[in-house]
Amino acid sequence: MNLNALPKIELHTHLEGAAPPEFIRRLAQEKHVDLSGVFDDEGNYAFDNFLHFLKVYEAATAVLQTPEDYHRLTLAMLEKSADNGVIYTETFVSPDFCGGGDLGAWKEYVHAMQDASDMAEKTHGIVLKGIVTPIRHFEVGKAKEVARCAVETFGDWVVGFGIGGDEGAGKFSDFAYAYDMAREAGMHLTAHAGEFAGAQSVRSAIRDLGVSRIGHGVRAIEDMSVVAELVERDVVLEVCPGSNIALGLFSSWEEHPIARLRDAGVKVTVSTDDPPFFHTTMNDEYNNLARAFAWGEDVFKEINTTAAKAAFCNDTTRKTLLEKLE
Ligand code: MCF
Ligand code: ZN
Repeated sequence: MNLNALPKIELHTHLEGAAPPEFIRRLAQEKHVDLSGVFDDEGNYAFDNFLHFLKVYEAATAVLQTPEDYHRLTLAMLEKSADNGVIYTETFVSPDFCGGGDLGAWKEYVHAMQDASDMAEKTHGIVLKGIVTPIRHFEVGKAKEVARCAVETFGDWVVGFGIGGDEGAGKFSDFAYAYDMAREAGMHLTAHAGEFAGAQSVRSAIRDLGVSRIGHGVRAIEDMSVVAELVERDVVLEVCPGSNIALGLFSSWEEHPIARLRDAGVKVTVSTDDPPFFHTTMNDEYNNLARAFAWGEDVFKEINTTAAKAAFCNDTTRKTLLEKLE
């Protein structure tokens, strides 16, 4: 069984989180930015826990300062994803990082990321769409500005809205207004939940934000009534097992709840989150899952079909994806 050759659909990546350490170091050198504390002796990203990861992520990615930097990063990310058989991917990006919340600047970043996506589609046949991301641990007021940026750029490339960051900060109900803005504009909705916060955070994302997908969501397994709610409401999980293991949520692939969630009828998909941070790739994710749960090609085909159906792209793209998976 050669899972590497399988066409794959990945719904959960972060653009900055796809930057290899060498990419960040080169930019830091060019811009004379001091990155002490970001890397270990071997030159890998170094962090001990979830909150430390968020700090290192933000310190490292502070060297990305222009639309041109994001253009280069988008091309690098898509080349690597295409090498892993990925034919379609969605990525979290934030006006808080791209242009500091300024709408005019944000539009330039979107233009750069869209241009790089078009180039990669021509050269590598891979499609990328963007999910605009309010940051949970930034001021709640900023989320409305982010929603305004999202709505203003919603279209062919920007397709969704989805909060990320520290699950310990701010209640979801505080972000309901920003989500309403995005929903009323017709955007697709997701939210990081059920990763560092427990099962109730998954329930809150469904009820308070009205999302159709959840980033992670794996801790729903701690409350079977939340699992039942996921099934009943047809909510799709963007599961990132390698990320969860690297951040210490589960101690091994065998202990990861993805298979139990799937067995309970939850729609699961598989993604990498931030590959160089977590030392993973889509091929690694698939091979580890196949080994841990004796999953065959049929299971991965089912997962990719679920992902194509839950993708935030338009129906023409979806139809093409479903044909490619056949
Ligand atoms: O999914 C992982 C872990 N859980 C929560 N947030 C993030 C993950 N990777 C990146 N993030 C955050 C990151 O800290 O998302 C934001 C940053 O605040 C970037 S998305 C534009
Ligand atoms: Zn994530």
